[in-house]
Amino acid sequence: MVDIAGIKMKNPVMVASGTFGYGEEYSELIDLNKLGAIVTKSITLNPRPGNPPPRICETPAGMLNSIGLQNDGLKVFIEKQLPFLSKFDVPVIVNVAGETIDEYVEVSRTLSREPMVKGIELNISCPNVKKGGMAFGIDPKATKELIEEVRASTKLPLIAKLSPNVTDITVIAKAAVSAGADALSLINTVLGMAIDIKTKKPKLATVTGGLSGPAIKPIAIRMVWQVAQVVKVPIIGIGGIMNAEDAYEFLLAGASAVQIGTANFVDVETPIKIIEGLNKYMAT
Ligand code: RRO
Repeated sequence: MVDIAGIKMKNPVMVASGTFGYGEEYSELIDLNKLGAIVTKSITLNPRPGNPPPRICETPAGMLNSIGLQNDGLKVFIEKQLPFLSKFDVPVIVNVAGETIDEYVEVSRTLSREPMVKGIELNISCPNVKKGGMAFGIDPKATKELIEEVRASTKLPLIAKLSPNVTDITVIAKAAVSAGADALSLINTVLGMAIDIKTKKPKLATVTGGLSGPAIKPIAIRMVWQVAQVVKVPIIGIGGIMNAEDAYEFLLAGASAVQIGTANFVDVETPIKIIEGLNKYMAT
């Protein structure tokens, strides 16, 4: 049993926001009950269509995305997506995003009334939207202000998801914890860009996007290690984890749990394989 800020999990392996939808498609392919926790795709107060295509492209050791926070909004989440997830014996952590502090507060407060929601992951690190998102996570004052306001609106465990697109992630980590975050998850995607040399055009419609996958693992390991030196709250490590060895590396760097993201697109069984593979390392 793993306990992250009061969220009780069978193992330390979660699926990362935005790579697992709301579980429905994956439920036909893997046993969701085996997962440590499910983190949903980001929820905003109102539905969002997301960015225009193309909004995904492959890169040598990962992928770029610019989805732009596409989701059906809080109402559909509570009426359709959450009831589906309630059928499983796995903690649901809802990733919450917004354009304003008031939006984060309203979504978080409403989710607190749902017994199936076991925690909130505050997305202050989406690199692909013009308003809100990463803007909150690259400035310590904005991080603190947002988390303080959300903290006052909910008793649910709050996990702040940090952006790697900063000079010193420890400054943001400390601001998040001082404002009341119970845990930190890191890292979200690294801002990147790719150009098609045949068309001479950017490969993403929004030009820049978030880089994920094995390419970012050493950056993530470094940041988890740096943050672990300065905060006492649990850290959830994310970034290019493809197998149990990668996951164990994050635990050695100071993480208490991990999230699997891009690897879900390569092999849907990755989280299950990592859960089984980690047992060997945890026993030593
Ligand atoms: O939807 C996205 O474009 C997106 C989000 Br919200 C995020 O947090 N991280 C990311 O890489 N893409």
